[in-house]
Amino acid sequence: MKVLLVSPRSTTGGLESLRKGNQILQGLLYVAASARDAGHQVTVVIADRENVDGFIKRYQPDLLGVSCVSSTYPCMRDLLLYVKQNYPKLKTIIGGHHATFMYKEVFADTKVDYVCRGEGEEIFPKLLKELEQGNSEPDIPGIVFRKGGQYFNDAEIVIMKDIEHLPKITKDLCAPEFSFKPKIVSSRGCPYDCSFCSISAFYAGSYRKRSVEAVINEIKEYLSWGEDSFWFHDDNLTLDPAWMLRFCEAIEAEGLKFHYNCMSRVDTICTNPLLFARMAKTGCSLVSIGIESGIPEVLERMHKKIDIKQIKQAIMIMNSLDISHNWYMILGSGDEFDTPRHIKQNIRFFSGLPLGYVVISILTPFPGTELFHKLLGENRIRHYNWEDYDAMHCVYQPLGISPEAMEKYLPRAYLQVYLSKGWRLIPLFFSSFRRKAMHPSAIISALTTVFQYLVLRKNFQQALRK
Ligand code: B12
Ligand code: SF4
Repeated sequence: MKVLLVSPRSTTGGLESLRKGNQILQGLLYVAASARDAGHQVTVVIADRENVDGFIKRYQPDLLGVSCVSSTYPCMRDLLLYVKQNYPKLKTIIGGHHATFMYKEVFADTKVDYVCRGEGEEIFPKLLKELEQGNSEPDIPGIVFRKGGQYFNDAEIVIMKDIEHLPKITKDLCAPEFSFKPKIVSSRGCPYDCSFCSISAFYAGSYRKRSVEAVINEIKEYLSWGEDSFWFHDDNLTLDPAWMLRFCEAIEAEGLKFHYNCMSRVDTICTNPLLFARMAKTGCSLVSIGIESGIPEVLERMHKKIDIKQIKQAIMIMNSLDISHNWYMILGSGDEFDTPRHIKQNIRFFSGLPLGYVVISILTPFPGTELFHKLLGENRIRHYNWEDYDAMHCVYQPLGISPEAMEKYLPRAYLQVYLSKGWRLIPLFFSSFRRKAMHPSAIISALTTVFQYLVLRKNFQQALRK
């Protein structure tokens, strides 16, 4: 079959690598590779409703598939509606976290034929096979379709037993005008259950890891493409410290030279400082870590399972290593700690810490999360304008402050936290350029946003998006 897969050409761009809307989503590349391995003709593009015609005419697909997160769902919803209107015979499918959790709404909104509820690598090729044989209502758990107001195959989110043999992603999966930097996935899932994160719900709290050999072989392949810097898309690369140590040993034993970025946790850093020193030696250039809040009660409500002492210790350890570090902060708690006093207390806490980079978000109830269900139950979700589910807008009704006032704290928090570093910002930038942890364009983008906000008096959220 001929398959066209679309990654959203999103209007939510902004801070380059942090909020990029013009990268091909990694999940879609895996789905494409699995369909190719099953003998189908697949092409991946970045598109929206404005330019999808050209790709449909060029590739004449039998099936069109799309992927998105909540903030890029409107872009894909408009595209799917357009396709149904103009190419009524072309079958369509959507996957990703948003569609998985909101499948009933997605069917109603988009007139899509199928929703993939869970991981696509095994079940998507099964659908293609059935369609090829003329069966458009196949019994494949996870490939949900709607008939006579009823949903089929939607009983659970389907995930694979093991991820050791993920299909091989190659550049020729994309249309010639698109490209991507290879990303590595050495594990999927996370056993923690932070209230604002949809990962534990999507993977049902499971955690699957590939072997060190499989990951090293994949990296060698990408090195042969001429790449020397990789981003691990694992939700927490260091969750299994013994695996991580074996990985570092393998890099050294094979004499491989490359840079890598990953995500970790405060508690893992505290209990494994030597591991992080070893990671620095083997090319780890940037670690991103969630602190989220400096208010102990909020950390507890979020089930973050870290405390203030650990946060301070982890920062000390990271500062002693030759690795850049990026910390996440959340404005808002979803409960009684949403008052100006607590928000200021949180900003003061982050300003007082010797942190590296800090990425600040407004608490957002993403579908599937505990937070989403709590706020929904309390009738405090303000709207479903999904493009605003970008962690820069306050889409819920806080208890002790207005949503507009909460949004105004975002630029204030950024300015206060970064200005508190003073002259130390300069060595921070230079060390991360040297380690290839940050591209200068990200800093230029950040400075442009600040200029637009402070001098041109633009709305901060708009300035960040553009
Ligand atoms: C890496 C990452 C990013 C990268 C993406 C880079 C890239 N090229 O992919 C960057 C930094 C750009 C990013 C940005 C954002 N991200 Co992000 N990100 C992730 C992360 C950690 C990994 C993504 C990944 O590769 N997963 C592995 C792949 C294999 O899984 P997958 O995408 O789910 O795909 C599988 C299935 O869903 C399914 N599938 C998916 N699409 C399709 C399509 C079809 C046709 C089929 C059949 C199947 C299918 O099959 C795939 C293979 O198994 C996830 C967490 C996670 N574990 O997924 C968060 C996550 C996706 N991000 C999230 C968010 C919120 C964001 C931002 C809004 C954050 C922000 N404040 O800016 C932005 C949005 C950017 C945008 N415009 O799209 C949320 C999404 C929640 C939601 N409902 O929206 C997640 C789930 C994290 C969380 N804490 O909950 N992100
Ligand atoms: S925020 Fe991080 S630690 Fe918490 S559940 Fe999500 S991936 Fe796991």
